[in-house]
Amino acid sequence: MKILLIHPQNYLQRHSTGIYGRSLRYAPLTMPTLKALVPPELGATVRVVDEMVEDVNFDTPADVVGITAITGTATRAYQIAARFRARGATVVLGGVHPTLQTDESLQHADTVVRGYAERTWPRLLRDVAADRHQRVYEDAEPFDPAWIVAPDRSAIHRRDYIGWGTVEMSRGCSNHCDFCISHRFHPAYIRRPIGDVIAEIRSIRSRIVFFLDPNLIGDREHAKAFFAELAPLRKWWVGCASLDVVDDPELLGLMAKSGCRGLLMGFESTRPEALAACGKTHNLGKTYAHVVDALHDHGILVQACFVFGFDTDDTSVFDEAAEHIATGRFDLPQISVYTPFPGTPVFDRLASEHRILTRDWTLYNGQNVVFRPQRMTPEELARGTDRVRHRAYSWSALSRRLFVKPLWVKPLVVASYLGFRSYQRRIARAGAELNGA
Ligand code: B12
Ligand code: SF4
Repeated sequence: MKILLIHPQNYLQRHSTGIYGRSLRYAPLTMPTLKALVPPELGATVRVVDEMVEDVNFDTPADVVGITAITGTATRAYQIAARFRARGATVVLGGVHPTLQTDESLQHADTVVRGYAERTWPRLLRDVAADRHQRVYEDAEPFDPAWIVAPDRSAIHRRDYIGWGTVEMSRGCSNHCDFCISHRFHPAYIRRPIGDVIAEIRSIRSRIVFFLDPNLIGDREHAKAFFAELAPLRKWWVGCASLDVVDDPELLGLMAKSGCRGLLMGFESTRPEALAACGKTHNLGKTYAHVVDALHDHGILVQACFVFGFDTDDTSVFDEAAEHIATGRFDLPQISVYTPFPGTPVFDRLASEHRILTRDWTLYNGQNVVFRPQRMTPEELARGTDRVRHRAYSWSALSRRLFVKPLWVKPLVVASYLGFRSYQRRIARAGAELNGA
């Protein structure tokens, strides 16, 4: 059996002209995981094509083509599916988007795998071999975290990713922010057995490890136990965590001792009413400057995500937030447009209010206005977000960030500033190309 696994691109992640250069990329583990799950007795050959860094060769011989899709890559996934189905391959779609939009995905594939595939993918492949595969596969049993296998990292294109040492410690999140798909897609907060994760990390030759977990501190006690085991490995690592990490000094201390050098964190808004309305209650009552200082005191850099377009946002939010972001000590601000992903209650609400402007999933990548905001026009939201992005990466914002402590951080701040400045220019260029296309 010849199996071809394809990770499709979104126009922003296209390898030649996308916005992410090597220095901003970290490797997904979807296809390396699926490769590791192929049952050995099938004697299959498995090829992985990562369209974020290489082209798909549509002449590749394949009996089964597995394609992953998040919302932003779903349209491209369907195009690829059509080409391989026309050549007689059995096409399987899986991932976040096919799980949350199964009926739509079934129109483009022979089979859709819903949710985690640790047991369904091997079963599906055995069924294909016996010519009895079904239209939909979904594991009915409660998920056992021990089913997660070590991905086959030979499938990662190391030269194309600065972050090729990626790993999962957990899946899902225990919070319920209304715009996030975590609590819709993941059955619960999944804690992997600590020994399994440590063994995987030991096998990664890179000094730096990138955690893909939506929220590493979804279970604080589990996280503490994990960080204590991780510390002796003397790795450096980056990952995502919610702001309430600063509420627990013991957790923060263990995190820093275990090698944490950077956290991506959802600050989302400077306005409490926006945070309350979207369910980001763990951010409420926090002074962002204190959060950043606490992390800097532990030698941890902060990539701070801000989102614009909440129903409570009016046009005055932009200058207010731009000032906050430019004068705050966030090392790497990330500015996005509120995006109602299909499958979330927010998408259903906005659809029922006739406020979804487009179902062109290609635009659902956090950089386009795809819905009608409550208190401004779509154009005002797009222009205002752009303005904040420019201010966040202005020279004066950089000069303020240079006062950051500790000293070893300064070269990193400058490098990341320059990287994100170019990323910002590429967003504009990619948008212009899309409009001209
Ligand atoms: C790596 C990553 C990226 C990469 C690559 C994304 C991509 N897939 O194209 C980059 C950096 C480019 C990226 C960017 C963004 N991302 Co991202 N990213 C991730 C991340 C951290 C890891 C993915 C991963 O490797 N997971 C580990 C693997 C093992 O899990 P998995 O992919 O779910 O696969 C399992 C099952 O789903 C299933 N499965 C999946 N695919 C398939 C296919 C087949 C054939 C089968 C059988 C099974 C199967 O089997 C696997 C084993 O069980 C996830 C969060 C996460 N932890 O999953 C977010 C995530 C995918 N990203 C997300 C978002 C929101 C974004 C951004 C919009 C963020 C932003 N504001 O800029 C952008 C836009 C991306 C775009 N293309 O439009 C959301 C997706 C939301 C959605 N509905 O689309 C996620 C889920 C995070 C979240 N909780 O919100 N991202
Ligand atoms: S804290 Fe982050 S990962 Fe968790 S639900 Fe909110 S946005 Fe999603």
